[in-house]
Amino acid sequence: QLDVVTFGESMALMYAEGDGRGLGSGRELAQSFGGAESNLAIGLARLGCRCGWFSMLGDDPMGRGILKGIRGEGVDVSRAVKTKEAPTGLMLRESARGKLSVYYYRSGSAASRMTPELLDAEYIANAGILHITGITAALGSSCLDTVREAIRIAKQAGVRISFDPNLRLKLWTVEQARPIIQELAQSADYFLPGYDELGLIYDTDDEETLLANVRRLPGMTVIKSAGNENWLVQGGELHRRPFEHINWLVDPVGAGDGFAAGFLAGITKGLSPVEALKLGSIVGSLVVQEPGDWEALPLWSEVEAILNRTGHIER
Ligand code: KDG
Repeated sequence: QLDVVTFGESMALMYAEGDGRGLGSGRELAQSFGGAESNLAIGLARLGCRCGWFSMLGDDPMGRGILKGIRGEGVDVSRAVKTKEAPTGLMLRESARGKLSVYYYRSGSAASRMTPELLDAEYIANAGILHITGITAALGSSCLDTVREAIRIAKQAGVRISFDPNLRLKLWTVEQARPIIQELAQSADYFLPGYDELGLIYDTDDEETLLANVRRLPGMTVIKSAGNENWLVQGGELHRRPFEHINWLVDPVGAGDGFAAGFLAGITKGLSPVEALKLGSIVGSLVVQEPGDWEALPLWSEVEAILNRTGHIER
Protein backbone atom coordinates (compact mmCIF):
# COMPACT_ATOMS: atom_id res chain seq x y z
CA GLN A 1 0.00 0.00 0.00
CA LEU A 2 1.29 3.45 -0.96
CA ASP A 3 1.21 6.54 1.25
CA VAL A 4 0.76 8.89 -1.70
CA VAL A 5 -0.13 8.39 -5.36
CA THR A 6 0.29 11.22 -7.86
CA PHE A 7 0.25 11.64 -11.63
CA GLY A 8 1.16 14.29 -14.17
CA GLU A 9 3.52 15.26 -16.94
CA SER A 10 7.27 15.00 -16.51
CA MET A 11 9.29 16.60 -19.26
CA ALA A 12 12.83 16.52 -20.47
CA LEU A 13 14.53 19.62 -19.13
CA MET A 14 17.45 21.29 -20.89
CA TYR A 15 18.96 24.35 -19.33
CA ALA A 16 21.38 27.11 -20.06
CA GLU A 17 22.58 28.41 -16.76
CA GLY A 18 25.67 29.56 -15.03
CA ASP A 19 27.67 31.67 -17.48
CA GLY A 20 25.22 34.46 -18.18
CA ARG A 21 24.59 33.27 -21.76
CA GLY A 22 21.04 32.18 -22.44
CA LEU A 23 19.26 29.98 -24.96
CA GLY A 24 19.98 30.65 -28.60
CA SER A 25 23.53 31.76 -27.87
CA GLY A 26 25.09 28.53 -29.12
CA ARG A 27 26.25 27.53 -25.65
CA GLU A 28 25.90 23.94 -24.45
CA LEU A 29 22.88 22.83 -22.41
CA ALA A 30 22.69 20.63 -19.34
CA GLN A 31 20.01 17.94 -19.30
CA SER A 32 17.67 16.73 -16.59
CA PHE A 33 13.92 16.34 -16.27
CA GLY A 34 11.16 17.97 -14.29
CA GLY A 35 7.49 17.84 -13.49
CA ALA A 36 5.71 19.16 -10.43
CA GLU A 37 4.19 15.75 -9.57
CA SER A 38 7.37 13.71 -10.05
CA ASN A 39 9.30 16.35 -8.09
CA LEU A 40 6.85 15.78 -5.25
CA ALA A 41 7.07 11.98 -5.60
CA ILE A 42 10.87 12.05 -5.44
CA GLY A 43 10.70 14.37 -2.44
CA LEU A 44 8.37 11.99 -0.61
CA ALA A 45 10.47 8.93 -1.44
CA ARG A 46 13.62 10.64 -0.15
CA LEU A 47 11.76 11.44 3.05
CA GLY A 48 11.02 7.75 3.50
CA CYS A 49 7.40 7.64 2.25
CA ARG A 50 6.01 5.05 -0.15
CA CYS A 51 4.98 6.93 -3.22
CA GLY A 52 3.67 6.08 -6.69
CA TRP A 53 3.80 8.37 -9.73
CA PHE A 54 2.47 7.74 -13.22
CA SER A 55 2.06 9.51 -16.52
CA MET A 56 2.38 8.93 -20.25
CA LEU A 57 5.83 9.29 -21.75
CA GLY A 58 7.12 9.05 -25.27
CA ASP A 59 8.93 5.87 -26.22
CA ASP A 60 12.09 7.92 -26.78
CA PRO A 61 15.46 8.39 -25.05
CA MET A 62 14.31 11.18 -22.72
CA GLY A 63 11.12 9.31 -21.81
CA ARG A 64 13.17 6.26 -20.90
CA GLY A 65 15.65 8.41 -18.97
CA ILE A 66 12.87 10.09 -16.99
CA LEU A 67 11.31 6.77 -16.06
CA LYS A 68 14.66 5.37 -15.00
CA GLY A 69 15.46 8.49 -12.98
CA ILE A 70 12.17 8.50 -11.07
CA ARG A 71 12.30 4.73 -10.51
CA GLY A 72 15.88 5.08 -9.29
CA GLU A 73 14.67 7.45 -6.58
CA GLY A 74 12.52 4.68 -5.13
CA VAL A 75 9.19 5.85 -6.54
CA ASP A 76 6.80 3.17 -7.83
CA VAL A 77 6.38 3.82 -11.58
CA SER A 78 4.62 0.56 -12.37
CA ARG A 79 1.53 2.38 -13.73
CA ALA A 80 3.43 4.76 -16.04
CA VAL A 81 2.85 4.13 -19.75
CA LYS A 82 5.15 4.62 -22.73
CA THR A 83 3.63 5.40 -26.10
CA LYS A 84 4.96 5.49 -29.64
CA GLU A 85 2.15 7.86 -30.65
CA ALA A 86 3.66 11.08 -29.26
CA PRO A 87 6.94 12.37 -27.85
CA THR A 88 7.94 13.18 -24.31
CA GLY A 89 7.35 16.87 -23.59
CA LEU A 90 10.32 19.25 -23.40
CA MET A 91 11.03 22.27 -21.28
CA LEU A 92 13.90 24.70 -21.83
CA ARG A 93 15.14 27.00 -19.14
CA GLU A 94 17.59 29.84 -19.05
CA SER A 95 18.94 32.08 -16.41
CA ALA A 96 20.39 35.07 -18.18
CA ARG A 97 20.70 38.74 -17.33
CA GLY A 98 19.42 37.95 -13.83
CA LYS A 99 16.14 36.54 -15.15
CA LEU A 100 14.90 32.96 -15.02
CA SER A 101 12.69 31.97 -17.98
CA VAL A 102 10.97 28.70 -18.88
CA TYR A 103 9.84 27.70 -22.39
CA TYR A 104 7.51 24.74 -22.95
CA TYR A 105 7.48 22.43 -25.98
CA ARG A 106 4.74 20.16 -24.69
CA SER A 107 1.64 20.69 -26.75
CA GLY A 108 0.62 17.32 -28.23
CA SER A 109 3.09 15.52 -25.93
CA ALA A 110 2.50 11.97 -24.73
CA ALA A 111 1.31 13.17 -21.30
CA SER A 112 -1.17 15.64 -22.80
CA ARG A 113 -2.93 12.56 -24.26
CA MET A 114 -3.82 11.15 -20.85
CA THR A 115 -7.40 9.93 -20.61
CA PRO A 116 -9.34 8.42 -17.69
CA GLU A 117 -8.54 4.94 -19.13
CA LEU A 118 -4.99 5.41 -17.85
CA LEU A 119 -6.23 5.21 -14.26
CA ASP A 120 -5.92 2.00 -12.28
CA ALA A 121 -8.79 2.43 -9.84
CA GLU A 122 -7.50 -0.16 -7.38
CA TYR A 123 -4.06 1.45 -7.30
CA ILE A 124 -5.58 4.82 -6.35
CA ALA A 125 -8.13 3.33 -3.97
CA ASN A 126 -5.36 1.65 -1.97
CA ALA A 127 -3.36 4.84 -1.42
CA GLY A 128 -3.46 7.02 1.67
CA ILE A 129 -3.48 10.29 -0.28
CA LEU A 130 -4.02 11.18 -3.96
CA HIS A 131 -2.04 14.30 -4.97
CA ILE A 132 -3.13 16.26 -8.05
CA THR A 133 -2.06 19.57 -9.56
CA GLY A 134 -3.56 22.29 -11.69
CA ILE A 135 -0.86 21.64 -14.31
CA THR A 136 -2.50 18.36 -15.33
CA ALA A 137 -5.90 20.07 -15.37
CA ALA A 138 -4.45 22.69 -17.76
CA LEU A 139 -3.05 20.21 -20.30
CA GLY A 140 -6.33 19.71 -22.15
CA SER A 141 -9.85 18.43 -21.67
CA SER A 142 -8.93 14.73 -21.56
CA CYS A 143 -6.35 15.48 -18.87
CA LEU A 144 -8.92 17.44 -16.86
CA ASP A 145 -11.35 14.51 -17.23
CA THR A 146 -8.58 12.25 -15.91
CA VAL A 147 -8.08 14.48 -12.86
CA ARG A 148 -11.83 14.55 -12.15
CA GLU A 149 -12.10 10.77 -12.52
CA ALA A 150 -9.12 10.17 -10.21
CA ILE A 151 -10.78 12.38 -7.60
CA ARG A 152 -14.03 10.45 -7.97
CA ILE A 153 -12.23 7.13 -7.47
CA ALA A 154 -10.32 8.45 -4.48
CA LYS A 155 -13.39 9.95 -2.80
CA GLN A 156 -15.35 6.75 -3.25
CA ALA A 157 -12.56 4.80 -1.56
CA GLY A 158 -12.07 7.29 1.28
CA VAL A 159 -8.63 8.33 -0.01
CA ARG A 160 -7.69 11.89 1.02
CA ILE A 161 -6.99 14.44 -1.72
CA SER A 162 -4.11 16.87 -1.83
CA PHE A 163 -4.24 19.61 -4.46
CA ASP A 164 -1.55 22.09 -5.51
CA PRO A 165 -2.93 24.56 -8.08
CA ASN A 166 0.57 25.17 -9.56
CA LEU A 167 -0.89 27.92 -11.72
CA ARG A 168 1.06 28.08 -15.00
CA LEU A 169 -0.11 31.02 -17.06
CA LYS A 170 1.80 29.73 -20.08
CA LEU A 171 -0.69 26.82 -20.15
CA TRP A 172 -4.00 28.63 -19.64
CA THR A 173 -5.37 32.05 -18.86
CA VAL A 174 -6.38 33.05 -15.39
CA GLU A 175 -10.00 33.24 -16.57
CA GLN A 176 -9.84 29.62 -17.78
CA ALA A 177 -8.05 28.47 -14.66
CA ARG A 178 -10.18 30.19 -12.01
CA PRO A 179 -13.39 28.09 -12.05
CA ILE A 180 -11.49 24.81 -12.43
CA ILE A 181 -9.03 25.50 -9.65
CA GLN A 182 -11.88 26.63 -7.40
CA GLU A 183 -13.75 23.41 -8.21
CA LEU A 184 -10.72 21.20 -7.49
CA ALA A 185 -9.97 23.09 -4.26
CA GLN A 186 -13.48 22.13 -3.08
CA SER A 187 -12.53 18.45 -3.35
CA ALA A 188 -9.25 18.81 -1.46
CA ASP A 189 -8.51 17.72 2.07
CA TYR A 190 -5.20 19.58 1.70
CA PHE A 191 -5.19 22.60 -0.60
CA LEU A 192 -1.64 23.89 -1.17
CA PRO A 193 -1.63 27.20 -3.11
CA GLY A 194 1.01 29.95 -3.07
CA TYR A 195 -0.14 33.32 -1.70
CA ASP A 196 0.17 35.07 -5.07
CA GLU A 197 -1.66 32.24 -6.83
CA LEU A 198 -4.53 32.56 -4.35
CA GLY A 199 -4.89 36.22 -5.22
CA LEU A 200 -5.29 35.29 -8.88
CA ILE A 201 -7.62 32.37 -8.15
CA TYR A 202 -10.00 34.48 -6.04
CA ASP A 203 -9.37 37.69 -7.98
CA THR A 204 -8.39 39.83 -5.01
CA ASP A 205 -5.28 41.22 -3.37
CA ASP A 206 -7.05 41.80 -0.08
CA GLU A 207 -5.73 39.42 2.57
CA GLU A 208 -8.99 39.25 4.54
CA THR A 209 -10.99 38.37 1.42
CA LEU A 210 -8.45 35.70 0.52
CA LEU A 211 -8.64 34.14 3.94
CA ALA A 212 -12.43 34.32 3.96
CA ASN A 213 -12.53 32.36 0.67
CA VAL A 214 -10.14 29.74 1.98
CA ARG A 215 -12.06 29.37 5.25
CA ARG A 216 -15.16 28.42 3.30
CA LEU A 217 -13.37 25.39 1.79
CA PRO A 218 -14.13 22.01 3.35
CA GLY A 219 -10.47 20.97 3.83
CA MET A 220 -7.41 22.66 5.30
CA THR A 221 -5.34 25.10 3.26
CA VAL A 222 -1.62 25.64 3.43
CA ILE A 223 -0.57 28.93 1.85
CA LYS A 224 3.02 29.00 0.62
CA SER A 225 5.10 32.15 0.52
CA ALA A 226 2.85 34.65 2.26
CA GLY A 227 5.61 37.26 2.48
CA ASN A 228 8.39 35.39 4.26
CA GLU A 229 6.03 32.91 5.90
CA ASN A 230 4.00 29.80 5.14
CA TRP A 231 0.49 29.69 6.60
CA LEU A 232 -1.86 26.92 7.65
CA VAL A 233 -5.58 27.66 7.73
CA GLN A 234 -7.38 24.96 9.62
CA GLY A 235 -10.89 25.40 10.95
CA GLY A 236 -11.09 29.04 11.97
CA GLU A 237 -7.40 29.19 12.89
CA LEU A 238 -4.41 30.68 11.09
CA HIS A 239 -0.95 29.34 11.98
CA ARG A 240 2.09 31.17 10.59
CA ARG A 241 5.54 29.69 10.11
CA PRO A 242 8.42 31.97 9.10
CA PHE A 243 10.71 30.73 6.32
CA GLU A 244 13.63 28.67 7.54
CA HIS A 245 17.05 30.20 7.42
CA ILE A 246 18.33 30.20 3.82
CA ASN A 247 22.09 30.48 3.38
CA TRP A 248 22.00 31.28 -0.30
CA LEU A 249 19.35 31.32 -3.00
CA VAL A 250 20.43 29.45 -6.13
CA ASP A 251 17.28 28.19 -7.84
CA PRO A 252 13.72 28.89 -6.64
CA VAL A 253 12.09 26.37 -9.04
CA GLY A 254 10.73 23.32 -7.25
CA ALA A 255 10.49 25.00 -3.84
CA GLY A 256 6.71 24.67 -3.83
CA ASP A 257 6.91 20.96 -4.73
CA GLY A 258 9.53 20.50 -1.99
CA PHE A 259 7.25 22.25 0.47
CA ALA A 260 4.34 20.01 -0.53
CA ALA A 261 6.54 16.90 -0.18
CA GLY A 262 7.61 17.94 3.31
CA PHE A 263 4.06 18.77 4.35
CA LEU A 264 2.58 15.51 3.03
CA ALA A 265 5.48 13.49 4.50
CA GLY A 266 4.64 15.03 7.87
CA ILE A 267 0.94 14.15 7.51
CA THR A 268 1.85 10.61 6.38
CA LYS A 269 4.18 10.16 9.34
CA GLY A 270 1.31 11.10 11.66
CA LEU A 271 2.53 14.59 12.61
CA SER A 272 0.00 17.32 13.36
CA PRO A 273 -0.71 19.75 10.49
CA VAL A 274 1.21 22.47 12.38
CA GLU A 275 4.27 20.21 12.63
CA ALA A 276 3.83 19.19 9.00
CA LEU A 277 3.86 22.91 8.10
CA LYS A 278 7.29 23.17 9.74
CA LEU A 279 8.55 20.13 7.83
CA GLY A 280 7.28 21.63 4.56
CA SER A 281 9.05 24.90 5.32
CA ILE A 282 12.34 23.12 6.00
CA VAL A 283 12.21 21.05 2.80
CA GLY A 284 11.18 24.06 0.66
CA SER A 285 14.08 26.11 2.02
CA LEU A 286 16.62 23.38 1.23
CA VAL A 287 15.45 23.00 -2.38
CA VAL A 288 16.27 26.61 -3.31
CA GLN A 289 19.91 26.29 -2.26
CA GLU A 290 20.99 24.09 -5.17
CA PRO A 291 20.26 24.08 -8.91
CA GLY A 292 17.63 21.77 -10.41
CA ASP A 293 13.89 21.29 -9.87
CA TRP A 294 14.24 18.25 -7.61
CA GLU A 295 17.94 17.41 -7.25
CA ALA A 296 18.29 19.27 -3.93
CA LEU A 297 15.37 17.52 -2.24
CA PRO A 298 16.69 16.28 1.11
CA LEU A 299 16.82 12.82 2.63
CA TRP A 300 14.88 12.19 5.82
CA SER A 301 18.16 11.95 7.78
CA GLU A 302 19.09 15.48 6.69
CA VAL A 303 15.71 16.86 7.74
CA GLU A 304 15.90 14.98 11.02
CA ALA A 305 19.30 16.52 11.73
CA ILE A 306 17.76 19.97 11.26
CA LEU A 307 14.74 19.09 13.40
CA ASN A 308 17.03 17.84 16.18
CA ARG A 309 19.66 20.49 15.44
CA THR A 310 22.19 17.70 15.70
CA GLY A 311 24.63 18.69 13.09
CA HIS A 312 25.99 20.47 10.16
CA ILE A 313 24.43 19.61 6.82
CA GLU A 314 26.94 19.53 4.05
CA ARG A 315 25.36 20.72 0.86
O1 KDG B 1 7.16 23.14 -9.87
C1 KDG B 1 8.25 22.93 -10.75
C2 KDG B 1 7.66 22.60 -12.07
O2 KDG B 1 7.10 23.75 -12.60
C3 KDG B 1 8.63 22.08 -13.06
O3 KDG B 1 9.36 20.97 -12.56
C4 KDG B 1 8.02 21.77 -14.39
O4 KDG B 1 5.99 20.63 -14.02
C5 KDG B 1 6.54 21.57 -14.48
C6 KDG B 1 5.75 22.56 -15.19
O5 KDG B 1 4.74 22.16 -15.76
O6 KDG B 1 6.09 23.74 -15.19
